Amino acid sequence: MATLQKLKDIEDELQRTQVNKATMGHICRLKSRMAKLKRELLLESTRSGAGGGGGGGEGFDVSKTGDARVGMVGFPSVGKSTLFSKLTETESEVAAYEFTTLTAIPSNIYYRGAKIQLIDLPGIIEGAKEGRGRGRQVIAVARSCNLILIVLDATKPAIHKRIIEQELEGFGIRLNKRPPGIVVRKRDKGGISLTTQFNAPPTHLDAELCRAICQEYRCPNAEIVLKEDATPDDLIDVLERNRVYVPALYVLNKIDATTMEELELYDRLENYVPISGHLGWNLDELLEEVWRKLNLIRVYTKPKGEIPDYAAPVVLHNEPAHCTVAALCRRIHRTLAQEMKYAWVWGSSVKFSPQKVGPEHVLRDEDVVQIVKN
Ligand SMILES: Nc1nc2c(ncn2[C@@H]2O[C@H](COP(=O)(O)OP(=O)(O)OP(=O)(O)O)[C@@H](O)[C@H]2O)c(=O)[nH]1
Ligand SMILES: [Mg+2]
Repeated sequence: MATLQKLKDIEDELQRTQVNKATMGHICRLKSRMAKLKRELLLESTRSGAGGGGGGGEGFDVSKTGDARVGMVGFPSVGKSTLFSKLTETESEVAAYEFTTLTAIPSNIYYRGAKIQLIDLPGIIEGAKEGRGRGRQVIAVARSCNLILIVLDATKPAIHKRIIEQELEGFGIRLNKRPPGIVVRKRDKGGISLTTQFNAPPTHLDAELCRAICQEYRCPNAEIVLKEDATPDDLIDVLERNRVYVPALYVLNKIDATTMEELELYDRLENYVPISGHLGWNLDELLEEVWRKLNLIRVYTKPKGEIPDYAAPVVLHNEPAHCTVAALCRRIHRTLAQEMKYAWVWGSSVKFSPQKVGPEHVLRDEDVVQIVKN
């Protein structure tokens, strides 16, 4: 409780402090202290097993299967289990009362040849990250997901969206954000130096503010390089180090129970998918958006002289390090990457089809690959 009180005191002080050039150093120090207290709070709740019931420790025990993991997070009774039962072969209990789902329920969606694990989770409420309800465990699962579906009830106030976001953010999850373009190189002496790698003066950070923040992290000597116009919060995220960057979709459910006027309010928002889980409205678009956000590619392998097996793609994450020919080999067989001499590739990643490529070649969606061994 002492930590909670300290956190509250700092939050109050932040609210009272006017934001201007003279107070920025102070504000940055307060923000760094808040980030540290939040980290302590999480550690405390992990140790005491708070978060109620079942297991304590690190979230629910669900093993990762398939090509990607998608978790559903939202207030109680927004319709998560209804949607889950529609999208998978597994039934998750649905009821009109709150907190129907009490644990994490995994199942699979088969989409475009990929096996996507979908996890139904208990509802969370404000204060989840401090251990209310099963919130802390739910958020721990959310941290391990490749995509978070934030399920909202179109008939309930829009403030729920903000509360869920705050709970996830308080647990170190950054939604729809890339890691900040900041490099911090600690050194033995020389104080704090700041350099930029973009063509304009930084507008949010200067050497003085960086010094104030770094002091809070007992890092008096460091070379800080900004690759973008980053904020003090970004620098704190980098120094905290335990942040996860997860894409999210806002799934606006129960649109059958709301008016067109109310729906139009959401239309301009990014990453929104309006649906009715109960009536099965717009689930095709939802799956399409899930696929887009997961950013996966399908690669078909082709044994020599045969046609590729289009029904069983190898699914890879579309990031340069994870979708090379070498990464494909590692997915197929433990020793294949060493045994490979070269590969033939047909598809959009090559100029000519087929083209001979090496292990570092980066593949694209729907490429066909034939691996030639030594
Ligand atoms: N009108 C309407 N009602 C829905 C829809 N989806 C779910 N419901 C109703 O909302 C209530 C709650 O549904 P659940 O699927 O149990 O909600 P949940 O989010 O899993 O709830 P918890 O497990 O308690 O967190 C039930 O009475 C459902 O029938 C929908 O698309 N439209
Ligand atoms: Mg449920």
